[in-house]
Amino acid sequence: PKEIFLKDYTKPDFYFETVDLSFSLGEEKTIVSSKIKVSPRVKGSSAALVLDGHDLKLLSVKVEGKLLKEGDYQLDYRHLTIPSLPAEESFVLEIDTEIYPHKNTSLEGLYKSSGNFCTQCEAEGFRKITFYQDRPDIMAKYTCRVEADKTLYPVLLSNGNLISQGDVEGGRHYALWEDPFKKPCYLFALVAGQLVSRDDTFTTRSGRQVSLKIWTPAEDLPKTAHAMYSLKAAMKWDEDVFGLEYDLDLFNIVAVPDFNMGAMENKSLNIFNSKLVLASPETATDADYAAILGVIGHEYFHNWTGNRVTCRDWFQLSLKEGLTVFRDQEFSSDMGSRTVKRIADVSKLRIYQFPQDAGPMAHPVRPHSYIKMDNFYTVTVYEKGAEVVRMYKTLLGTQGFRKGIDLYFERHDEQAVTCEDFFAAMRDANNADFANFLQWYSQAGTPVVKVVSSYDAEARTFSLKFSQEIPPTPGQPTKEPTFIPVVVGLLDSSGKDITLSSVHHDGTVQTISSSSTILRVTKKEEEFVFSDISERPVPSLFRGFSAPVRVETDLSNDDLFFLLAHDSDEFNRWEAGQVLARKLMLNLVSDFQQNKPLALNPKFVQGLGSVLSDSSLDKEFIAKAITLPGEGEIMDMMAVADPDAVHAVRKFVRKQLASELKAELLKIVENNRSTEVYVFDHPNMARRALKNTALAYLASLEDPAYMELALNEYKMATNLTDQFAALAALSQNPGKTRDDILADFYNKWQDDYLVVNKWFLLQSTSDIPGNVENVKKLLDHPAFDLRNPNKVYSLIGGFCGSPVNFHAKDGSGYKFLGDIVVQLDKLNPQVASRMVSAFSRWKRYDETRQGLAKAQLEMIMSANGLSENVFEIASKSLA
Ligand code: HT7
Ligand code: ZN
Repeated sequence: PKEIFLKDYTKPDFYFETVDLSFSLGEEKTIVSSKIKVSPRVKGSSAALVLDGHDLKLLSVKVEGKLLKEGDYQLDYRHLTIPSLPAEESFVLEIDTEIYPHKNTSLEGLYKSSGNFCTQCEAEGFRKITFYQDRPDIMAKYTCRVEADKTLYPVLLSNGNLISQGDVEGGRHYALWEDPFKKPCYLFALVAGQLVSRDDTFTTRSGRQVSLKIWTPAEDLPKTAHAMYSLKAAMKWDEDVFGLEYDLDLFNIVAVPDFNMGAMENKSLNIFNSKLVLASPETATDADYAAILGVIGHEYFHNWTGNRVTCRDWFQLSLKEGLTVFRDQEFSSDMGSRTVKRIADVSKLRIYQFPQDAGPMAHPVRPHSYIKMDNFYTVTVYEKGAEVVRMYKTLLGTQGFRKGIDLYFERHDEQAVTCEDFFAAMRDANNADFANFLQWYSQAGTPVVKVVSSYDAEARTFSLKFSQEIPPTPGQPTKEPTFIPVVVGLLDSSGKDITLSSVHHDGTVQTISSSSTILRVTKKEEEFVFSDISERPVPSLFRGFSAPVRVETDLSNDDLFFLLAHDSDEFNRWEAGQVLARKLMLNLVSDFQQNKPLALNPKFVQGLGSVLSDSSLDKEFIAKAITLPGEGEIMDMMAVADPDAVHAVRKFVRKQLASELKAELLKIVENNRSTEVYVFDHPNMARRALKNTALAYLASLEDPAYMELALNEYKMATNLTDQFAALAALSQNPGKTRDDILADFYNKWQDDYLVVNKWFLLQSTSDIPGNVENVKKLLDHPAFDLRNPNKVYSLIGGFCGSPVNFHAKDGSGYKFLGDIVVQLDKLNPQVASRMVSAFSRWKRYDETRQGLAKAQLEMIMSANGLSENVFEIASKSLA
């Protein structure tokens, strides 16, 4: 396989001005005709036109109406090359191809899902539809004619506006669509099938009426109300916060059950994984409702950040994804609780992105190279990319950031641009000095920032000394310092913020008069000294997680308990609890490994106990604050990860907390039951989150009284959030109750594939010993299907996310995954390569586990016909 490098980027030799596509959809084959107006970038150039194509049968090629003979072009593995072209002026190129959507299990290009036709072109799926310059800097205006059997496919959709439709002989019909905006081919979309729509309208702030349609099979239509609510909320929010108005008169969303990712922002025809559209109180949890809100927002926001302004090349992916994730995070914050959303986003970064940044697949927010672009739709590009965007906002403030965004659109509307262009817009709109900020785009690895504090009572000064170190990553043995914004506040002994007056740094004095300030750390080592500080303060550092770094401080446990109790920055209150929990759990892991008896620090119990009973706090915040760091986070801190010890310790701490706080936990369950109809709003979600977290703690005690309590909650539940939480609480403990309740749940929900996926996930992630055998059995369950990505993510992905069983010392978990990856790769390489990623950190474990995991990676590498997707992940993991 060939590696592609950012440094090799060159402009295309030919541009495409207009593209007229015509699809004749059929059961056995589909004929795709394209007519493209091509113009050379340099008039008179002798360059050949090289088109990408994959799994296509070429029927004919014409240039200016003249049919080319076989010798007039070359057709090789994945390219069609036309050497002699009328390069003085623009010319018309016509290509007919034949494709086989019903055989397409890769779910990229044109494929069938539940009998309907749909497309997925990002990143490089358009080349599976027709020969094309499949790269995002080719932006053209499209029309698309879709023709199909009228009974089987009554609905025919594509991008833009519907121009005409009508019947065609042989029981067929057609629709002609025209998109007035230039777009790259990855935003092309087509849907044909038996679908019905929920219809609504949105009036833009300039008074245009936009027709909104959400398409699903008829039986799912009642479950689209929340998606429609989310879409309208997103449209309004983007106008209010960014002044961005929707630019067409129609916005379609189609829900399909077979989809590799969450959703796709095709121009005016978003295609969604149905789990991110369909929801009802009985069949979706609060987490599903929140995810739908966020993803509907995300795809809608792409209309400006991604579609109107797109990426020059795929290395710039974070230009649109980091920015759009940032925008969807802000949207969800404004619709719910800002602190809770920030905690959730930071947790996601720590649990998934930090490990990626420390492993063999570590790459910068803007990668330098790839073999298969699909492998770079990563938490680094998305979530770390969003943190990079957030740092601009932290540095510039809300208004300055908005000025930067406005300038970005003023400069680049309908262009394909780079991360530097975004940076330049932010800088120029604000006359800002961003020092070495661009390093965030080019260096992989999570910076480690050490902070040492000292108080001088005589001088009344408080000093913070920072040092930063970015660990080596593949291909980047040494790193330069980067620009780290540190938002800081200082607490006095009563727990109040001190009003800061001035800070000395590098020979300059900055006057401040607020309770927190931003320190601009740009060097390897740097000191900041606050003056006029009358007592030793407790510093609250990196408020709101102001930079995506690992922080090591000299704060004592007492300081951390103090911050947990008093910090005015709620995020840092949560953070203090997490730091304490991580330290404490790590010490217990060491005790466990030395066979010492385990004992929980009573101050920790007390600290969490007071959070638990603080009625002034948001209930969801409390739920987050009493949730322990995940096993992965603790393993991440160890020289050699020990899944068994970490699992045992986390279980011990949970049980101990449950036992010490059971009276308070029980009160919480009793006082927070759902009494009325399901409402999706923050107070109700927060109440359910707290009640269900408390219930899970109590059920972990395995006390029959609490099992009875959970069983009762299960039976009485009036919505899936409560019912599923009770099921999860009960299924922590192996035995007959667990088996019966799981069977009961399946019987109840067997006809709803999205709920059944949750049932798979609950079982696959279970820590009950030897769970691999249960998961293997579930592979043969009639509801399981290896061709459906959601089912694979639930059953196989879920299993790999459960450390004790996946990393079972006998290698059974590794063998299970190895065999599946080889099988899956033949059907869907994108999904297979996501699964193989579970092996990527094999070197973090002990020798026995290393040997077993490596053997599986080698077995995968030797498989016949291995995809480039899996090859890239497996080979980089082994390197
Ligand atoms: N921009 C979309 C990316 C996407 C994708 C990428 C590779 C393979 C399949 C895919 N489906 C969707 C999703 C988004 O970030 O909005
Ligand atoms: Zn996106």
